[in-house]
Amino acid sequence: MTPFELARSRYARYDVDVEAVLTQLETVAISIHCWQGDDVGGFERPDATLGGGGIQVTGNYPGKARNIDELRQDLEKVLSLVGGRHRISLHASYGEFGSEFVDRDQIEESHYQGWVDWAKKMGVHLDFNGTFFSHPLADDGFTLSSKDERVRRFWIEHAKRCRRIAAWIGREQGSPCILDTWIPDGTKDYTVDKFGYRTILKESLDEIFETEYPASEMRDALETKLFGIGSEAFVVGSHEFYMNYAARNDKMLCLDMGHFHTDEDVADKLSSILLFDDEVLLHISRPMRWDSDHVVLFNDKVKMMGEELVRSGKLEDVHIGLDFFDASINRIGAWVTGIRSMRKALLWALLQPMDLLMEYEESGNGWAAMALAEEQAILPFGDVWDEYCRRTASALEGELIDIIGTYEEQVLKERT
Ligand code: RNT
Ligand code: ZN
Repeated sequence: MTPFELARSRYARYDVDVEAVLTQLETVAISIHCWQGDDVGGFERPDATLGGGGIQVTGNYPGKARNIDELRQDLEKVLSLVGGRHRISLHASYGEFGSEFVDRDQIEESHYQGWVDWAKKMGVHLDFNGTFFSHPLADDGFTLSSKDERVRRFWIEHAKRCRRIAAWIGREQGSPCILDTWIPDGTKDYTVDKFGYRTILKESLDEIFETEYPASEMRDALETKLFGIGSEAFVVGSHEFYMNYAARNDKMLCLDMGHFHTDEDVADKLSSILLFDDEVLLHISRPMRWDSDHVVLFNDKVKMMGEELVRSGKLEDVHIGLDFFDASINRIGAWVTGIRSMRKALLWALLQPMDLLMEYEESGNGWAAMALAEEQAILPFGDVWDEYCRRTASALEGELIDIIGTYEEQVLKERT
């Protein structure tokens, strides 16, 4: 017997059908964020860097993608190392604007044609994000909730165009494009008019959503946040704000794992939200002491997220997106580890003997459920994961350091 066959028979003792799990795992889509490859710089101008807006990227590891061709080359490498279905989540600032400068209120479908063509070639679908940061009109910390009408109108136009472009992408690819809207609006300290700013944000959103697009083309998600760097005291688009807005206006929430108190259990929120909402977008991230966007690892929090996704029976209604960016380590490696960690968490959860766990819990034997979970934790999970990697023709765990090291030598080091 091979290690995998042995593992399969061990899981079978708990009535877990490993073959069915592997088949299901392959069909779950993970939306890969484009912005890990260039430190959230985007390609509006040469040397664009992430600026302001409560998010930060630190580090200066060599090899950052300097243009869209390099970013696509890196993404192709990444896709070759991760098995299963994937989507690519684009930020508006990653359009192909040629030599002229195209401001955010001027973006058009044509600027993303190259991505749509590339995605077709790669067999992936695209998601989209408005870019409300790294811009002079976001420098004072307000966009859609700005009291400066000229600033507010600029960002409303950006948001409307993002929705139109997302719908177009959805039509082009024959799969709904999920549009995430996150704005950095907030203040560093003492704030008097919280009600006023939130009133303005609500009015802006009402106007942005006046145009309806079919759900088959695009769907809107609103990303909540507790605080950011420079917005420690007050974030206009808080969790409560968007929870209510989404519920009343039939929009989707985006839960970013870094946007809550660090000891809050984000996975626990899923069953409450999915009970009332048809779908939800996740930004899988790893906060370290704050919303630090560290690379996702196969840790307890991510496992718990996987478990809630599976146990709620709503895996198909959840859009799994990633959101991390580390410029201090090999960026391709960071991407690959983060993506694979999320996939592992899904496998981890799918391999659990749900019926038996439920039986113990419902019969009042909480300890037995706990003991069974402990037993599961030492089953040969790694042999099943390796088999998944083999079947999806992606790299085995033990091959990654060499493969990515070679890519670094041959490709990344040439970029100076
Ligand atoms: C910021 C949000 C947002 C961004 C991306 C780049 O706090 O998490 O999702 O990380 O749009
Ligand atoms: Zn996010």
